[in-house]
Amino acid sequence: MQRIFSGIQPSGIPTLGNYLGAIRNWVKLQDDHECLWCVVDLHAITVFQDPKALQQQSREMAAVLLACGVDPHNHILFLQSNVRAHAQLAWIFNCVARLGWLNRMTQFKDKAGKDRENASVGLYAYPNLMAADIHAYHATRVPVGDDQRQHLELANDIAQKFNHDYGVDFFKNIEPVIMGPAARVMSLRDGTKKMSKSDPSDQSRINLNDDADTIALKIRRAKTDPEPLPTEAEGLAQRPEARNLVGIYAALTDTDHAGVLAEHGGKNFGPFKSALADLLVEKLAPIADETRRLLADPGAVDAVLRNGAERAAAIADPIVAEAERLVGFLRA
Ligand code: AQP
Repeated sequence: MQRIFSGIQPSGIPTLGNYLGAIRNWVKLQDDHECLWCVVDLHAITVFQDPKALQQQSREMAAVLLACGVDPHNHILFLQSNVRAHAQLAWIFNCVARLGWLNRMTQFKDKAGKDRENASVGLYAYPNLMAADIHAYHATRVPVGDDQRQHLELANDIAQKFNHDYGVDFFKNIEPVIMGPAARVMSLRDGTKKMSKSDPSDQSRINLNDDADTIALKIRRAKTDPEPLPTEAEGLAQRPEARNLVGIYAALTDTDHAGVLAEHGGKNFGPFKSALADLLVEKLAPIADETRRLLADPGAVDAVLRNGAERAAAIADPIVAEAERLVGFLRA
């Protein structure tokens, strides 16, 4: 069975983008893979997080994942900072990766924006830590949103250079698993920008704990254009907001753009938005309810995470110890 690793940052309440681009796929992959699901708090602090809020968000993220169907018994769910191997291997990879490689990462450019000089070194080195997350487990498949493709290519470059420099065949090649028509869910306020949990505007996203009224209001207010929906998928090409809403509908009903337009093409946005809001409420309300139920017993959520961290460390520690030996660290 192939081993899968994937992570999600506890940098806020998970969004519909995280759900459709990642979490929902994680649950499907559990059927035929050995999975490690990680709440990546080391990644989250690459941008300042209030310490109290971070603790709470980490637990909430774990609860949402459990509510979505992540299975912590047959697979492993844990917090990144609770397994030291991630940071240990990341340091080695900081010394393998080249500045030129990191300079090409578009996510850093997007996140650092114009104020690049003021971004943390951690934000810049983020892809090296992500490579360590995966290689510390010899995982070979990584389900991610479309936006993470470039980071996975870098993780492979790091593995190849490590293997080449130390004359070994130790770290494995990894492949992205990108699934479904809504691989990239866009902001409800700007169809050219990714939906993000840390976007300053709450109206830009659907949070997985939004109630029915909030979901309906956000969809009603979602930016669109004055034209009715096209009847053919090609008609979405220059219409990012329409394309985004159709993509969300398609993902929620397991169809594609053409399938949605066969039903809703030619209609105005009013009725389409109301059908989309109903669909979202139907799919997301049970997740919000179950999350609330789990968070009523925070100790139980923490126990799941502790158990996960022990089992994760049992896999990663020997792999990272071997990487340290290959590098030449003396175990004195
Ligand atoms: N809008 C999105 N559409 C599809 N997939 C998405 N993912 C995130 N946003 C979208 C996928 O969710 C997984 C976890 O992401 P993350 O939390 O580790 O980091 P992120 O990609 O930076 O997500 P956010 O929501 O934008 O977080 P912030 O605002 O903190 O930066 C990944 O697989 C990602 O592709």
